[in-house]
Amino acid sequence: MNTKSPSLSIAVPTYNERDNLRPLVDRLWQVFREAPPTLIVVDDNSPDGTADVARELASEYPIDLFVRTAERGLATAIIAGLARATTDIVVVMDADLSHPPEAIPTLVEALAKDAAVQMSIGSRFVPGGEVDLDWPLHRRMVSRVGRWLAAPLSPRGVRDVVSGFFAVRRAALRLGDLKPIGYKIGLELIVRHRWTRIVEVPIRFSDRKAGQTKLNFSENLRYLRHLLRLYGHVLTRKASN
Ligand SMILES: Nc1nc2c(ncn2[C@@H]2O[C@H](COP(=O)(O)OP(=O)(O)O)[C@@H](O)[C@H]2O)c(=O)[nH]1
Ligand SMILES: [Mg+2]
Repeated sequence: MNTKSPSLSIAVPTYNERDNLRPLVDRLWQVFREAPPTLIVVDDNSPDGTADVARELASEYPIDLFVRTAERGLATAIIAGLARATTDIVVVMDADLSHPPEAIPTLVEALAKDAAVQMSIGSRFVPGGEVDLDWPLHRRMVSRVGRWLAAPLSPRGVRDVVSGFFAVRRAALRLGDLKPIGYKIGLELIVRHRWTRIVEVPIRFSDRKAGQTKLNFSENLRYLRHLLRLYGHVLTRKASN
């Protein structure tokens, strides 16, 4: 491994993101002009033809398309993307441009410059971070409660533990130890790997421009189940220490 410039790929889960893939690829070209990192697109057989768009784009950008037909779900899609990666560092981000591709070099740099750092997070809630959303009050409340419930599971000082935008070292992943459900795969990675050295990079989180959110009521319930599992895991781990 070249410690100066680690190799990089980007895992992106997609479900009905047909209109977002091209803008994402265009922005990645702007950021990585010479050596664009492979975009690992894990699509759950989206009915809107996202996979066809990814196939078209693959003639102009390095794309590794993985279409799952037997399974659906964000967390397992991300795990599948991480498992497919062959690079030193893998960035995970949403396809809907809520996560700015321009922040990827800073996320990668945070890992590359300090071997002790286990994960870098694109964070909405550190100084300089912003949320540019026109969410209705109830969605803002759900999001706030969701973060509050996860706070005791967060390493000290980490503000955006539920962010879906982060970078990890592939060699540090123990994917077999994960029991992913729901949306918050970053939290799953942190808790199961016992990661504590985490750097947050401020990002501006913007609302999606095209398509619709897949977050719904049953996804929120799944998040509660996920939290219960993680609390159970941490408590049994403490008891057996
Ligand atoms: N492969 C896959 N991707 C998903 C699934 N659900 C959501 N996604 C993707 O995960 C990312 C975040 O989803 P989104 O609906 O924007 O959630 P929100 O940002 O919390 O509103 C987007 O890139 C979605 O296309 C799923 O079941 N399978
Ligand atoms: Mg989104």
